[in-house]
Amino acid sequence: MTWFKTISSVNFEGLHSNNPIAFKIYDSKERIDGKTMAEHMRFAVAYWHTFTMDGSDPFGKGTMMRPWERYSGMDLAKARLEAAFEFFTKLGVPYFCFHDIDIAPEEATLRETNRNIDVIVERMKDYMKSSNMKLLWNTANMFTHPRFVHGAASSNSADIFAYSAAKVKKGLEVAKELGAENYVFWGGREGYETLLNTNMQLELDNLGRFFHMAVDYAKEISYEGQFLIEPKPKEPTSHQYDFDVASGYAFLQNYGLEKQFKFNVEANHATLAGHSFEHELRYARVHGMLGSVDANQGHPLLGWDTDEFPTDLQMTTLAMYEILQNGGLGSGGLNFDAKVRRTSFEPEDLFRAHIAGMDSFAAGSRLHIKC
Ligand SMILES: [Mn+2]
Repeated sequence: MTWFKTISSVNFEGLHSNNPIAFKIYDSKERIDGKTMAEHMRFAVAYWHTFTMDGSDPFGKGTMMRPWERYSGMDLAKARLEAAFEFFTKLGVPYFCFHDIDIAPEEATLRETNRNIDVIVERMKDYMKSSNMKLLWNTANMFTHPRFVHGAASSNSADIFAYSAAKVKKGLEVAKELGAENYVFWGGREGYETLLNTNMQLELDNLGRFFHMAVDYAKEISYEGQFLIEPKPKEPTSHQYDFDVASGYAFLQNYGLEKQFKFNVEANHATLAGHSFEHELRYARVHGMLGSVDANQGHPLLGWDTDEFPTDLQMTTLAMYEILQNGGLGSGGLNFDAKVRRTSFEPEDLFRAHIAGMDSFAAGSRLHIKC
């Protein structure tokens, strides 16, 4: 089935084009400093914001018009997968990213959920082969289900710690199966609301143990992707343990994990921490810890994680400066952890938003290199 009927493919047309479904600056084949723009940027589409989420917010229901949502269960997962690969191919990005439950519905038991994941992963492999798409990273969602109310690796329940470990075990197997270039840990609910009911020492030790188990299991199954931690200072908990790159780096050193991990730096998480995006990129870079980027931006007047598509050219210029000074992102890339606004509910808006983000980073790299 064709899900985006009005769009054939997105091409580079240059600054004078009036076509909203065309790149004005991003020319995947243009060579800069010996590398093509595609090789510099390594763009990725986020499965969750683009194909799974419905635009609901604390004040109202979802607004997104997503034709695949007329299905449910595994039929929905399969339709989404088909729509996703049509989108990736038409947009012309090389990578995508997902959480486990973005791609397949969660069931009552982990065994059943994993069975769903296996069915989708098998199909995904075929789509990846025929489209040449690659998986930048996958991760485990350990924050949506109520079982994670007290966190996952830092939960006060041994059962939940074990359940979470089993989810990551499966995630690493999927990463190996699909050739994921990185595996990401975002703390989700790894943090606390009040010290009055929190054993911080135990929770940090458990987090450290959890990461060591993941490293050991990756070795056991010969998965060689790069491990990444994505810092975020607050939201959903008041205090998240992976506050920013500096505190995350101290944590990794304290638990002897600094050789096994790098950071996935998100722009909006940087600003939530009271830093600029470029500060976080620089801090990671000078410590040899810059692994990948979640390319988005916050709203300057709002204090939460709005995950907007990046269109601030000053920010993208300073970010690309850090990335180019780093000699690129290695196995990382620029993943659009960004969502269209509730008012941009038509499927075509997904293209417009990604084009704006890709052109903005292309402008950032070009300004830096030409100056
Ligand atoms: Mn965010």
